[in-house]
Amino acid sequence: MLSDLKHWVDECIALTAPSAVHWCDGSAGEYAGLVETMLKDGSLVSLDQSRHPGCYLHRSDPNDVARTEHLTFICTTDKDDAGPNNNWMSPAEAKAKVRPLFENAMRGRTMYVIPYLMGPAGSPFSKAGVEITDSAYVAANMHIMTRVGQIALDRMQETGEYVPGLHSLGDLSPERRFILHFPEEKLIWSVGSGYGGNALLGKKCFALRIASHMARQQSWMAEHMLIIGVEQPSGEETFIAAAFPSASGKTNLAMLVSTLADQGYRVRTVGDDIAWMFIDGNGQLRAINPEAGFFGVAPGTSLATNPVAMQTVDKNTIFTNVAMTADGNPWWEGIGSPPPEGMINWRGMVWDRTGTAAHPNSRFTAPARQCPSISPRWEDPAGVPISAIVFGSRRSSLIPLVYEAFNWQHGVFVGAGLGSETTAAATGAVGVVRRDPMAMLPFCGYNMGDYFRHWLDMGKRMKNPPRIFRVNWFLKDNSGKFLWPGYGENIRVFKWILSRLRGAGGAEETPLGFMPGPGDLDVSGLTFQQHALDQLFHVDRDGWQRAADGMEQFFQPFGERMPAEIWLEHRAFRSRLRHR
Ligand code: OXD
Ligand code: MN
Repeated sequence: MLSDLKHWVDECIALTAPSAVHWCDGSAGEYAGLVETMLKDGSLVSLDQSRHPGCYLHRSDPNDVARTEHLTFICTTDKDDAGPNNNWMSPAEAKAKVRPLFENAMRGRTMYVIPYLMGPAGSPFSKAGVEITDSAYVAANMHIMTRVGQIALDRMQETGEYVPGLHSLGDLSPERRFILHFPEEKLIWSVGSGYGGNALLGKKCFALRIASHMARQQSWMAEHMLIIGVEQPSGEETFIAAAFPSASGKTNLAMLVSTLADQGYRVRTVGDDIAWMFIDGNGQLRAINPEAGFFGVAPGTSLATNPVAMQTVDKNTIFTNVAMTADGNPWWEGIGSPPPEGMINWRGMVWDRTGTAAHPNSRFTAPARQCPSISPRWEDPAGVPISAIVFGSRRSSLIPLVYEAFNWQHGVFVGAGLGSETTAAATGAVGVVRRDPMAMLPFCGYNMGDYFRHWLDMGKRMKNPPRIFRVNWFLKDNSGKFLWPGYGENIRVFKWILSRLRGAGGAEETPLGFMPGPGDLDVSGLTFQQHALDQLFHVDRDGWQRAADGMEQFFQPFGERMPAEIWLEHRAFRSRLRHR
């Protein structure tokens, strides 16, 4: 296996012609060296080391600040295997088109060869990858986001398997930017971007797009989901996985500080972005977090909204595209303090108060192990047992605060019909509703019709499939104000979910699913007008018929690949809206 790796690396050297090659060992000394190199060449700025030890700021090229979905391709032999949900090129066409962009691309640069493991040490579910990159910034981020070095080489030896990924900054021009996935050979090529999801190949490219393809073949699931443990008064911990589109509060939810802590409800973090889930010998679904760090959205993160994240990013963190105060501290919109004089904006210029000081998709990369709410089980090699799956998204109207699907098949339909308002995490318009099934539209590495089939099949293989819920923290009233306080108060929704899992929680049957009836959701201590509560649980039948039209339009192009069960659920839903 390692000779195979050496062979691939040699090929990449011949193609890209780096001036030096560095094999990463994942050590602290190596990380310090990467930082030093970047401080010297100016690609990293040191922040106030007394206030933020080990923290640095990187400013990306202004054309390279978010995932670029229109330049992201799934390259399968048969176009139908990529499906209408993906951009497609044939593997031969893609390689012919993009190979020239790699030719001599690393001339004058150092090539970093990064063997990395996705998942905890010793877990049978963890998988190895190797990223080749000419970016020291990418190498340093991979140190935080994955487990780099011998641990990965050992895994490759054991399993004879790894996912190779070749990355080059190229010339950073969007005209010459491509993020290519070859699921049939489990290969990734990315050129022309240094931005997180495009360049840290372990994350979206491997752990979601390639892994989702592997998961279907091998009967497991790779999902865009956070994982939390919710402790209840008995002390028992229930693990929940939750899918939300990018920049919709996943990291906040994963680090929720419960306002019902005095009742014994608390949340612990297992992961904030990706869940790999497997069925164990007893038919129980279990999840691991394949990542070792958080690549979180900075704007809106404050001591009020996410104090745990604020503590997590106090040290050993790489900030990207945030603003910097005159005394060298990171700053972003929504940090909870007014912008001081003399601020440097995300582009490195004195901020004249036009536009935002931090980029709306500015990020922090921080080690998970230093997160105060990290679960003692976050690196459990056996994973954690998942009792509920939650689908959420950013919707200012229509979607009630919470409801529960009738059963697994109905829950798959609820996930398949998920729509969300777009955010700054990807380039393109912000705030437009688009269908984003299971929050996986940008990340499913194959035809989504087959993906829904895979979900349905997985449900049949489990003894007690997790119960499925839909939540929406983002409903607004007519004056544009949020109806639900969100953040730490979301624990109230989880309290109801836990009571449903125990068979104790009250609910009413509605055309959408089971919803808390009057008195079923604990809103004690919150000042709520009755009409606000009514709006949080309102079922707008006409609005939902229109949403069902939108789902139909989305499902139609999948043709024969769309499972009959999803259409059946769609018809049943329409009929419930008319009759019940
Ligand atoms: C992310 C994303 O970076 O979803 O996690 O875009
Ligand atoms: Mn994400």
